[in-house]
Amino acid sequence: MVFELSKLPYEEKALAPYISEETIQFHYKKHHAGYINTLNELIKGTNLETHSLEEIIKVTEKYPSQKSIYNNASQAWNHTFYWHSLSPVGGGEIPPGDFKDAVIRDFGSVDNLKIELKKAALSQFGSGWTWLIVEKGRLKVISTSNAQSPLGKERILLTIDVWEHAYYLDYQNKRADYIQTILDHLINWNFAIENFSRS
Ligand code: MN3
Repeated sequence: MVFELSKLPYEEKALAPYISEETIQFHYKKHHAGYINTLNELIKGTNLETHSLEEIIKVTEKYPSQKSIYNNASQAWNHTFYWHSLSPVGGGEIPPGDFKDAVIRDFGSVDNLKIELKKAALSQFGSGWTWLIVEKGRLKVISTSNAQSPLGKERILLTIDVWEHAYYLDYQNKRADYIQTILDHLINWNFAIENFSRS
C-alpha cells in the first residue's frame, strides 16, 4: 500500500488569524507530507506494505529496530487526527448532550476540562501531543511524547499538536497562547462528540 496525504478538512487559510496559512502550509505540506513520504520509502518492499496505517503502528511499536517506521506512521496518523480536531468554526460552547454530560461528570465543568488540556499541553516537555481520551469509561487528558501513539486507548476524542512546528511561526515560544487560542477559537467539539458516540 502506498499511503497518501489525507485531505485537509478545510482550506489552508481557514484557521487564520489563529493559525496562519503559512503555518498550515509548512505543517501540512512539509511536515505531515514528509512523514507519509518517509513511511512509504521505509516500508517499500517489506511485508508492511499490505498493512493499514493503524496496523503498522501497532506492529512496529514494540520493536526498537522499527522505530523509524513507527515514528513516521504514528506521526502520519496523529496529524490527520489533529486536523480534524480543529475547525474554522470551533471553540465556543460544547453542544448539550452525552459528551457534555460526561465532561461535567469527569471534570466538573467545561472550563475545568480546558484547564486540564492547557496544563497537560504546557507541562509536556519538548515535542509531543495532548489528547482527550476515554479510559475505563471516563474522560481523561493525557500527553504523549514525540511521535508516541494513543492507539489502543479505549477511545480517542481530540488532540492538540504541541510540537514547536505547530505554533512557532505564529506564536514563537509562547505555547500557552497557542493552546489558549485553540481552546477559545478552533477546538472541534463536534469531532469529539462524533468520536465519543461512535459505537
Ligand atoms: Mn505537527
